[in-house]
Amino acid sequence: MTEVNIVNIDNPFQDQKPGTSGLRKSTLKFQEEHYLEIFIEAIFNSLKDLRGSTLIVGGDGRYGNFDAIKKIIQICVAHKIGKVIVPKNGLLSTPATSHLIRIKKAIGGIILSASHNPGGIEGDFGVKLNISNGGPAPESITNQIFQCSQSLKSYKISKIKTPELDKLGIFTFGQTSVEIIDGVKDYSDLMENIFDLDQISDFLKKDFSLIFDAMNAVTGPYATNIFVEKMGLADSCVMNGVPLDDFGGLHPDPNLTYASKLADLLLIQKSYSFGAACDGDGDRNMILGKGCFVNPSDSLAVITANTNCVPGYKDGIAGVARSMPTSSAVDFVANALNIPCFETPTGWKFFGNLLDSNLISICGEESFGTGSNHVREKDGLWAVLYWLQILAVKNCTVSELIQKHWKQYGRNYYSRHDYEAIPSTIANQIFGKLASMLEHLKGNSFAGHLVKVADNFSYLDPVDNSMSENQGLRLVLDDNSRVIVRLSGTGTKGATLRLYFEKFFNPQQNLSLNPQIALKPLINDLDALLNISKLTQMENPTVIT
Ligand code: VG1
Ligand code: CO
Repeated sequence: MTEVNIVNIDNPFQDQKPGTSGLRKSTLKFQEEHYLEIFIEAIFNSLKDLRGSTLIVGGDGRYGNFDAIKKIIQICVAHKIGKVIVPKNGLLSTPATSHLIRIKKAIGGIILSASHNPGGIEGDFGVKLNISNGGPAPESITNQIFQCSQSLKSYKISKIKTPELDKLGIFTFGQTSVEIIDGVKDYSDLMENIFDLDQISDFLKKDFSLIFDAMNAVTGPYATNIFVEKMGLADSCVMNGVPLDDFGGLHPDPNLTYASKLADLLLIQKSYSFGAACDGDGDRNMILGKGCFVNPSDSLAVITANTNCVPGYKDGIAGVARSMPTSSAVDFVANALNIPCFETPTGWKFFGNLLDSNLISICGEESFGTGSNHVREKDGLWAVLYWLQILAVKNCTVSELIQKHWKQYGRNYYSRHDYEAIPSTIANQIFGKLASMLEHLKGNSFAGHLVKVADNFSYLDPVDNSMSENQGLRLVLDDNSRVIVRLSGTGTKGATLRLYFEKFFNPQQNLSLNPQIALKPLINDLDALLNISKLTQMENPTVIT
């Protein structure tokens, strides 16, 4: 018999609701006594049929990953979970977790990651719950977990000596078996099924140099397996390929600001034909060509327009979806392909029902997230391989592909401005001001156009009819330009204000402007309306994409 301890807690969990994707807090917060345990207990109390089921537990290798996995195994044993599947060294990317949940028919998975937030003792930690379809838990479940966490008075734990995670093996504790598996293999096999890796490899070896930046986070072992071991490229094509618990001090967010070294190699030095990076937990991607940055919204459109190049999608796709702030570039492609295009709130969990019902096959977000029905998460390496496959089939450069795309469909100039970690009062003041002005703005002029729509976006899920409100303030102008304002749900310090700008140019117009120039009237008028630079005392946003 394994002994079950009931640990009583004095203070129930006093924390706010999990945000856009799970619970994300400072590493130090997660080190507080009982903090992680209570949240896990709340998760377990909210899952039906837990006893005897299979659960996947892994993380992105950040500080605290190992200890958290060990504690979760102890809680699993106390809850008589049938099987806990843990990757070797605790390393499992978010898309790989999603895939494992599906092939192992697990009840769900716990992903220990704060995704693209920095790690280490001074960084952040997080817990994401994915459910049996492999996707992030929907709001109905996260709300339940939150309520439960507020009233818990105790949690159950078995203080067994947990196995080391450095070797494969199966261990039994009471009614629970703990299986330590290779966290790379199943995912890498899946990629081999979707893509023609030989074709990509031949193309790259001819004269098309690749550099992949794993940002010292979880994708290193996956990229090395696929690019080096499977495709036979040189080791040096993977940079920052060894996962470190503080990501080597990097902020593992693949954008032009935080992946600046890679950006420099491609955009300034022009040393490679293709560059890509993924975030901490491997679900985001940034695509770069020689002298060319691919906006994630454009990437989604290009991926959708070229399904015929990729073996896994040769039979066509059912439909596509994008989050509301993502540019409408993909809408033009969907229209040409005569397939439906859905607009969802920010966060991957909103794609789950559409994918499960086969209403869509491909989806994406402006925040460097693209994916498909192969798993139920956005998938960084999948997107990288997808791009490489298109380029291999078309035998062209990134810049040629994107130029050709715009010539056919027109260009949706797009930019996101992030004001990170500003005081919450300021962020709320800016957001509140726009919210209170929506009615007044309608029918009035903004950036030289009439405001057609001014609202707070809400979404009615077409599958389960659930309603999600307050998903972002948006202005749509009479030329379909859009300005969107949101508060981030993933930051951990102060508040992060996100501004999104979009303006469409048809193929006859100038398609080679700098987006900041093309969008200037929208950017300036929003600042004039809301006084953002003055209130934040920031001349420029923290990150411009
Ligand atoms: C951000 C992005 C959103 C994404 C989320 C989780 O959320 O905008 O598109 O789904 O991060 O990404 P927010 O609320 O901060 O804008 V992942 O890579 O971090 O888990
Ligand atoms: Co992520």
